Amino acid sequence: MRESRLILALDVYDREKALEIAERTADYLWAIKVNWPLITGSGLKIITELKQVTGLPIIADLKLADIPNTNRMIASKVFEAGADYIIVHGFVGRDSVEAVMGLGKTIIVVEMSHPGAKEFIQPVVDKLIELANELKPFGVIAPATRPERVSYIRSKLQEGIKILTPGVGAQGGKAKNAVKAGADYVIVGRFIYGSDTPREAARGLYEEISEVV
Ligand code: O7M
Repeated sequence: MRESRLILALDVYDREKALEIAERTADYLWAIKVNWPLITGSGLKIITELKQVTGLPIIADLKLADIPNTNRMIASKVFEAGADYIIVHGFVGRDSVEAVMGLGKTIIVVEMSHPGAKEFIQPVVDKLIELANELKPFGVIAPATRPERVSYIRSKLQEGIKILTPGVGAQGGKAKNAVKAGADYVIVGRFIYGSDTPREAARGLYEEISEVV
């Protein structure tokens, strides 16, 4: 089986539900992304549990956007809990991002998938890409809802920095198009965890992506 490029956005509150969906879908995933809904619903220890149950990398999507000291304090607890990657906002500035990068593998948000991203984030995308090129994080976030923006970001981003794209399924994006545009990984939440058959939903996406890589 080809290595998966699919990341599950496990945005549920309930610990048992989260563990069950993770177990069912794990075969088709590269990693699991944990965001505030799950952390506020089940506590930080869910990171350790998901790792134990699936053996997959865990991405802590806290979208940190604070001063360096606060970012560092939060990130150190999250890495201590077993997270393999952490997601930070770039717009807060280099020092806040660097504070996190000193602690572990980091992913920087350079553009978002929702309509409101056009208001403030899209206009500064070139500067955020520049920041990523200088700091060389593991990856950046770009919108699967706008494949042309993924292509643009890929064209400006240094080789080796991965592109992770949310917005597939519930937000209208297509996994295939995001990957064709240059995404290395596709992040999907509701389309999988909201399905009556999450394993089948994950398998379908895994197969769709495999057709184009
Ligand atoms: O597939 P969905 O729409 O149910 O979930 C998408 C997930 O990706 C959800 O966890 C969002 O918080 C996240 N996300 C976006 O949807 N858009 C973005 O621009 C950025 C993210 C994200 O993962 O940022 C790191």
